[in-house]
Amino acid sequence: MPDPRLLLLIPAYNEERRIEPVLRDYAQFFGKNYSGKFQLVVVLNGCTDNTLGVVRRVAVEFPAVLRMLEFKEPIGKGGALIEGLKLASFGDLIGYVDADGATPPHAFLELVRHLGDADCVVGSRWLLDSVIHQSQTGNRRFASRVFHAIVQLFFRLNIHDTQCGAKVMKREVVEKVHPFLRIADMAFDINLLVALKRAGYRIREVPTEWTDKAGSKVALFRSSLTMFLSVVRIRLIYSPFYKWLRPLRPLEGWIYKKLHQPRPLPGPDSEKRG
Ligand SMILES: Nc1nc2c(ncn2[C@@H]2O[C@H](COP(=O)(O)OP(=O)(O)OP(=O)(O)O)[C@@H](O)[C@H]2O)c(=O)[nH]1
Ligand SMILES: [Mg+2]
Repeated sequence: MPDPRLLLLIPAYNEERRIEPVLRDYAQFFGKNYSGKFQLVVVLNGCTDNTLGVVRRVAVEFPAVLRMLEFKEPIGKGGALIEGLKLASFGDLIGYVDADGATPPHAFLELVRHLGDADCVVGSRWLLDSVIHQSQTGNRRFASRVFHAIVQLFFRLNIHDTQCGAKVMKREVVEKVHPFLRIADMAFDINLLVALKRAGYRIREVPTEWTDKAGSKVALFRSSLTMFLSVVRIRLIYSPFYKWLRPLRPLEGWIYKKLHQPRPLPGPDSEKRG
C-alpha cells in the first residue's frame, strides 16, 4: 500500500539565507523515499528580505512538489500555520517543520512513521533518545524549561517538548480543531496541543533529531513574555471568567503591539468550545 498523501507546511519569515537547501533536501528526500504524494507549502508573511524570490527559484526545479502562500500582513508563525492548515484537504497527513532545517527530512519521515494509531505526533528534543546537534544557549534552555513548567501547571499536557517545530497530524484532526486556533505567535503550538487534548485526540511524543542552526532571530525576552501572555490567554479561554475579560481586549491588543508581536486572532463566541 502506498504511503498516505502528505502535506508539509514550512512557515518562513526572512529566511533567505537558510531556507534554500532545506527546500531542496525535503523535495529530493521525499521524492526518493516516500511512495505517497508529497506536497510542500511554504507560508510566508511580511518578509523584508528575498525569501519569496528564493522559494520561487527552487519551486521552478520542483514544480509538482513545492508551492507557496504569501501574506503581506505580519500574521506571525502561528498565523501562517493557521492559514496553511486551511489546505488540510490536500493531504491525509499534515505536518510542519521550521524553515531553518532544524529537523532533517529523514527525522520528519520518522515522525510520520510513528503516527500509528495516534492522531498527532510531536517531535521531542527532551527525551532520552533525542539527538541534538549544537544545543541552544543556557538562557534559552532555561527559558524553555520555565515555559514548560508553566504550561504543565496550566494544562497538564504531559508533553516534555511542546515547542519543537516538527509535528504531524491526521487531516480529520486538523479540520476538527482548526476553528479553535487563535494564537499567532510562538505559543501557537500550545494552542494546537490544548485544542487536540480537549477534543480527546491522542498525541504521541517521539524523540527526534534536531540541529540548532546559526542565524537565530529570536529576541528571547520579548518572545518569552509574549508566549507567557498567550498561554495565559489560552488558559482563560477555557475558564468561566473569559466573558468578563472582553473589555480588556484593547489593552491586550496594545500590549502585543508594544511587544511587536502578532496579536491573537479575534474569534467568535464559539472560541470557548474545543
Ligand atoms: N510565516 C512566518 N513564519 C515565521 C514567523 N516567525 C518565525 N517564523 C518561522 O517559524 C520557524 C521557527 O522560527 P525560528 O526563528 O527558527 O525559531 P526558533 O527555531 O525557535 O529559533 P531560531 O532557530 O534560534 O531562530 C521558522 O521557520 C521561521 O521562519 C512569522 O512571523 N511568520
Ligand atoms: Mg529555528
